[in-house]
Parts: sequence; structure tokens; C-alpha cells
Amino acid sequence: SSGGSFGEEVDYTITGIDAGAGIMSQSEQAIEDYGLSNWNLQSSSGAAMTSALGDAIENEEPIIVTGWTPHWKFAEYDLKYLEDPEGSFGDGDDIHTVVRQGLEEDMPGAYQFLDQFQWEAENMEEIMVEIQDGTEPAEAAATWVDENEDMVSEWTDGVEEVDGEAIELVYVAWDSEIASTNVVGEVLTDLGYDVTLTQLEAGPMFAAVADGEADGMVAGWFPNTHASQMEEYGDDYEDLGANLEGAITGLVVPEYMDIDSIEDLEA
Ligand code: PBE
Repeated sequence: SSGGSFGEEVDYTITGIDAGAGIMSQSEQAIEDYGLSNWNLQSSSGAAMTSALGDAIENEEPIIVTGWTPHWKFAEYDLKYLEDPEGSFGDGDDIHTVVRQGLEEDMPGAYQFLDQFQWEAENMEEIMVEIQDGTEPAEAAATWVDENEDMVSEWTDGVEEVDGEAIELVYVAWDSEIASTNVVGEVLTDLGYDVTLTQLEAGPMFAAVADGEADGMVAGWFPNTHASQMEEYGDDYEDLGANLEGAITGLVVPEYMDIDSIEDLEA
């Protein structure tokens, strides 16, 4: 493209996701750290963000989005993270499993499985791609579980089955967490649990586990993305550690865009 600056071309807008996401606070921090006070971080949803990204790429138009890994968009499109020399996005996270206090005593089997649940970004991305291709999340999860018996049997090693005990997991409708939560729900179902997956906003998701209203979740991006939720709720839930290592958040643009760093965004 020629003429106007990159900022003008995108109307000084970063296409974001839901307002409660950690990546939105990190992006606000970046706007502050890089002196981009005339830029606007537009909140929407994960689905609206990826749809805007797809439309822009189809027309080779400029766009800048809040992006994260693991995510199917890197399999689908040629994208790059903008360098972040100020470190507004931190240097990556592990995704943690978090449960309510007392779960170990009340549901030792579910607790043991959740503690043993651990996979890699590429595993999560396989199921994310299936869901993006149109398969219902529960069905994609069931197929993934069937096709990955070896890994699943490590997660369930030594775990006793139950007969219809009710368990509730909470999650936010981020593509990554839709995938992981459905896989964990499927394994719990196979173990005999009566599973409810409840979709919430980010704050209520953490609050539900901290209050003991929900049994657990697999969506804690620690220590950076969910730093403020860790601070607020960390004393009231039990952190079972990483279920996936090497998650990333940042600002993402299509490869064809002629910028490499957040520093290249001009105020
Ligand atoms: N995410 C995906 C979330 C955590 C998981 C990066 C969009 C967030 O920003 O809070």
C-alpha cells in the first residue's frame, strides 16, 4: 500500500477480544509503554477478532490484532508477532490447571486426573483446527481423545472411575480454552463423571473456582497474562501447575505487513 501511515491505514485501531481477557490489559499496557495514546484498543470477542483477521487477509489489507499461541490462526495464515522490546506482554506463560479448595478430598479421581493432565501446544492446536473447520467442540474433543489413547492413558493412570458424580468446569470462550476444556470434559465423562462445562467471562471464571462454586478450570495463563487474577484470587484456589508450557501473547499482524515491532507503530 502507498500513501498514509500504517496507523492511518488501520484507523489507529488494534482489534482486540473480550474486555476481561488478560491480553487486553497487556495491550493497554503496551499502548502506554510505547506512547500510543492516540491508538484505540477495540474490544470484541475472540470470534470477531479472527473473523476480522480473515477478512483483512482475504483482501490483503492491514490489520493488527491481539494474538496468542497456541492458536489455529498460525496454521491457517502467515502471521508474525510484533517484537515487544519494552516487554509489555511479559515473556510468555504456562497454562495452569486451577481447582477449588477441597476438591482433592471430595473427588480424588477427578483431582488426580486434572493434576496429571498435561499436553503440548501442537496437541491443543490439532483440536483447535478441527473446531475451526466446523466440527462441534464436544465432537472434536471426543475424536481427539479416541485418537490419542496413549497420552490420555497417562493422564488417567491410576485414576478410579466413578458412577455419575457431578463436576463443573468453567472456561472463557477463547479458542484455546474451548479446545482444552472440551478435551478435559470428555476425559472426565469417560471416567464416569456427569460433566458440566460453563462458559463465563474471565473474572467470574476465576471467582467461581476461588469461591468453590465451580470445581476447576484449565485456563490460568501464569505468571503474566493473568497476573491480576492470580493476585486477586490466588489465595483461594489450588494451582495444580502447568498443563501446557510455552504459551505466548502479543500483537500479531499478517506477514505481508511492513512492520516488525510495536515500536514501528507511530503515535
Ligand atoms: N487469551 C487466551 C487469554 C488467555 C487465554 C490469551 C486470549 C487472555 O488474554 O486472558
